[in-house]
Amino acid sequence: MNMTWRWYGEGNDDITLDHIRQIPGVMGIVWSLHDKVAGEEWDMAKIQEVADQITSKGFSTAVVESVNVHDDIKIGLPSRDKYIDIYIDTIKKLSKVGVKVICYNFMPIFDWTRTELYKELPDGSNALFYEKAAITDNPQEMVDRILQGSKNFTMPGWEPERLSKLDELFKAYENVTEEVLFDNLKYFLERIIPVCEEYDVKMAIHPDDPAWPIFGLPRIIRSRNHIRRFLDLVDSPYNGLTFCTGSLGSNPENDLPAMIREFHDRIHFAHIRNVKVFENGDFIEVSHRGQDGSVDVAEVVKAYHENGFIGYVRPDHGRHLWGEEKHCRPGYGLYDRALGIMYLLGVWDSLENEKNKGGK
Ligand code: DNO
Repeated sequence: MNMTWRWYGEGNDDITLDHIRQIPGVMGIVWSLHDKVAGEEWDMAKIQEVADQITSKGFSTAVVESVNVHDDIKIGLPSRDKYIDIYIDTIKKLSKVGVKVICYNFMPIFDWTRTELYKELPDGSNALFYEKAAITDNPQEMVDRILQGSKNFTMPGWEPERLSKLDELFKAYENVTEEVLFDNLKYFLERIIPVCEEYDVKMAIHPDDPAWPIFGLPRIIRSRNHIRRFLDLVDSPYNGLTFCTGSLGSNPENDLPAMIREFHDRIHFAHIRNVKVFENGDFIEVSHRGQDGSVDVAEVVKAYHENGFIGYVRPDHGRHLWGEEKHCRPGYGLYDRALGIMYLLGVWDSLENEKNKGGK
């Protein structure tokens, strides 16, 4: 298990690399060029600049989250080839600064979706919340609510310029069914995976969050069967997963430890977090500790440990603690993610100790 931390970059995150150095066990920074919109070229000088900042503090640059996929690729428009060429160019450039894994998603229009960013929990902290009944037929309402709550930060997948053309976007996706989306993903993968093999960069698709279709848009990375189908689209180790327990865990039918046991050799990046799912299907993000939510996080870590997992891991969203919601990015505060790391490493270390004593 190679512990990492998602950092949004200088001037774009209230957490600094010096803060992160003080969290035990963090070896790498999960980074990106966050000012790039999907389909835009990434310049080498800027890539090198951020990579240098990261390595100068002793961290690895191995994981980029995300290089976003242009809508034309997901929709399957003729212009997709141009955007795939740009994507390939970015893969090649990133390989030059030691990138080994690229996390991306193939969700139409929206990335992660919530209805509230600061829902209060019984302990007085607050966290991202999804209320099924608040998802109306009007996606604009949800977009407005999320953008208003995001302070001055632009959030990946929630670029105001792109979402200002919501009607147009929905129209463009009109004929994109689950089948069509799978075909378009296959087309994309068939072009990029040979390059990834040559440049030794593994692709790790992020599951849909939440794990069901929203606003009539298809979502195809959300269950064991969907993931099996995805992995078969291009059967190469370079076509892999970001296994996010929070996203997949929003649907209690997903048996996460069993899925990890099945897919472990194609999981290149693990996002570990907990969600509490209510009976009506609403869910809220909670601490990483298993007892606090619906995801048995210790069992998740055990499933990775059993399989000798050597991939990258990061704690994922946490609650906003001790007033930090005034300045932190929604879901990406310092404290709960640092506590999460200690929980994950605590479970991992105790399993290692057992193993070294000759136990299982
Ligand atoms: C949410 C993240 C996602 C993820 C993208 C990958 O906080 O896990 O936004 O970065 O889906 O492209």
